[in-house]
Amino acid sequence: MAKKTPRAPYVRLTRPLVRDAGELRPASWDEALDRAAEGFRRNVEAHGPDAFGMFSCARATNEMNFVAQKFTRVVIGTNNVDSCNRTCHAPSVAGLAAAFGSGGGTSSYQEIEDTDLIVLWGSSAREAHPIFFQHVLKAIRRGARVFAVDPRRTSTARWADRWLGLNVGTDIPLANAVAREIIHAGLHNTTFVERGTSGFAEFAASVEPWTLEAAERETGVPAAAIRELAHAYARADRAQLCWTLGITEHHNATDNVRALINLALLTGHVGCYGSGLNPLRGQNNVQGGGDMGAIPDRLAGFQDILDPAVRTRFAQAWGREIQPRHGLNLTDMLAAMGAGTLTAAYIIGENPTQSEADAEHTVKRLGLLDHLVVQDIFLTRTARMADVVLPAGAAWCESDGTMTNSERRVQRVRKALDPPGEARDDIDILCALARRLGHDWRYERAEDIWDEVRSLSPIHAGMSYARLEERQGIQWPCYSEDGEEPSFLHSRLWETDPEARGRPAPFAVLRHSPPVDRLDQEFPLRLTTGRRLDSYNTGVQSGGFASPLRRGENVELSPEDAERLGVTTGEQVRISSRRGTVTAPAFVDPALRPGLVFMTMHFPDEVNTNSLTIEATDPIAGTAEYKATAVRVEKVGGN
Ligand SMILES: Nc1nc2c(c(=O)[nH]1)N[C@H]1C(S)=C(S)[C@@H](COP(=O)(O)OP(=O)(O)OC[C@H]3O[C@@H](n4cnc5c(=O)[nH]c(N)nc54)[C@H](O)[C@@H]3O)O[C@H]1N2
Ligand SMILES: Nc1nc2c(c(=O)[nH]1)N[C@H]1C(S)=C(S)[C@@H](COP(=O)(O)OP(=O)(O)OC[C@H]3O[C@@H](n4cnc5c(=O)[nH]c(N)nc54)[C@H](O)[C@@H]3O)O[C@H]1N2
Ligand SMILES: [Mo]
Repeated sequence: MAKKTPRAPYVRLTRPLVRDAGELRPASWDEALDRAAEGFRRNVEAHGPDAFGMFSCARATNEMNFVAQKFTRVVIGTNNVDSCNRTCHAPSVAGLAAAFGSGGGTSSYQEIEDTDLIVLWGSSAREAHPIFFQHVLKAIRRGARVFAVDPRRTSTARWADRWLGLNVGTDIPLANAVAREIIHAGLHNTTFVERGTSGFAEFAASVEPWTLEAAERETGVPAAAIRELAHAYARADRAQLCWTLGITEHHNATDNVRALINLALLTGHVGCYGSGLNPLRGQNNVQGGGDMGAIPDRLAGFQDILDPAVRTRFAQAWGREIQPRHGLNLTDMLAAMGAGTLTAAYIIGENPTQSEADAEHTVKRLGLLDHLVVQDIFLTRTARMADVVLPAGAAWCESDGTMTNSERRVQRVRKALDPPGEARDDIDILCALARRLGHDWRYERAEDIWDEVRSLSPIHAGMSYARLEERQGIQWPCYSEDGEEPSFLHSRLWETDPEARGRPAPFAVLRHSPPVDRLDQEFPLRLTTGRRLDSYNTGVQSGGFASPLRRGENVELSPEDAERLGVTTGEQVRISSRRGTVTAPAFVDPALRPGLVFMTMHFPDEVNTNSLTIEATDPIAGTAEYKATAVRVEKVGGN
């Protein structure tokens, strides 16, 4: 195997840093906070509050995310706040909200165990959601069947009864063919379709072209396998449809999500115990960050920022008007940096220089900022670009608060350790900056912040810390301290009384739109990117180095392509896209079908996969097409 030069793992940040004459140097907290606050003040005075952007941390607590969005809206006066939800499940939230009015996954983990059929669609749950996967394993032990829909035969797919290995970016043809087969076989749930949905006739007409054969040609999945999935899903008493980034990291991701929602609407596999639609969320608290309003279009509790009554309630509590318009999302903020209209950024616990698609373009945009403050636990590549670096505590073990998981369950986390050196809790830092900018914020305890959340967000109102403790976590919605929370959402759609049912869930008519980065003679292979069990995101927290157990970055190839290129595992290959070129050892993997290449995003200091990816984004959610890049792979001569 070719030798790598592994870098050492990152060392925790223990002191603030400020930039002087082009270099970062240690500074006192007073100096660093003064510099950070002064830069924000200068930019807001010169260009207005919308010249500011906040990237909030999906690893930190609900309380921290609530304070970060309040800082953005009250101290600065803009709605430009977002998090890495934009890079993964923003399309799931947008799709679910369009269908049902709220963006959460609909089921509880217990219902995953109690179901009859689980479809894992574009989800490598065995590697990326190992805790959730334990519930899947329990379901399997109880006799549930599992279908995996993934271009690669993943370790998840190896646990499944059936693997549907589709071509990248063909999920809509596949889902539409499943829908057509269900309708033609008369297996759709007419009671639910009539009661709980709208737009069936138009939808049914729209899937007509997607015969099993047409879908086989487009997706590469045999007609018989599509038919089997359709019949199994429609006939199951209870069925769970779970998806992740194979669905959402595409230029038409919200449509992809709607394609899956259509299947649940057709069969009535939503709104009842044991059936549901579940985006498995990525970061430990990315669900909670959005729920707290650390997104540009919603206030805490998923309340619409365009609703005047909602804004008035928050303005009264906070003493400042909320802007009556959506702020910029993460993707828009980066574009605004490029255009020179966003000039000051406060990045808390995000590493966009390595996680954003077309990363070198992102680096250029960040370089145009007048003022960049990065608050992290490590000196990342992003932090190394900052004017001020603020060392934070690690939320998962060095602070108190709550976090919210994919089943919408809010749970307590407790401080077990002090942050190292002079590092301080994220919330303390935000409050110290707020005080320098004229707001006398002093939160003694995380619980005080949580009680403020409860007073403003009806779906969290009944979750006191005492109750969270007693119940070992509570799922939202939880409107009062004496109510019973449902474990699943949208049972109203089954009501016989139309009043009680409310707005029916609309079917979506969807068009197939292949990946933006087209394959041609120069770039004939399809690169898709994702995760491995042993590493975490941009590798900052899991260490960049390889070990006998962690092989570092590879260009994973099918045996057929490897043979054609004349490479074997461990030999260096050069992989190029229309945006960049990197070099890494090949890894030949029979889990890949010919034409498909796989890389992770875990080792960007050695191999920055995102210098290859394309910035084509979903117009509704702003999520980039990380899952579909056109590439060329060549053997590096002479080794
Ligand atoms: N060990 C580990 N766990 C993690 C993380 C980590 O870095 N490491 N990161 C966390 C985060 S932030 C997130 S968002 C989640 C992500 O969790 P997942 O979404 O499960 O992880 P990925 O590997 O990015 O992508 C899932 C699958 O999508 C498939 N795929 C690619 N293109 C397509 C397509 O066109 N259609 C379909 N149907 N499938 C396709 C890929 O082959 C891959 O197996 O994981 C979380 N958990
Ligand atoms: N090619 C490709 N690229 C991708 C993806 C893909 O599938 N393929 N997936 C995308 C997805 S889903 C995601 S979520 C993004 C992830 O992208 P990022 O969120 O930018 O990457 P992370 O490596 O998770 O960075 C997390 C940062 O938070 C810091 N941190 C951790 N805990 C705390 C804390 O308590 N406080 C503070 N202040 N900081 C903390 C860590 O040190 C680290 O620097 O990457 C995206 N990029
Ligand atoms: Mo994510």
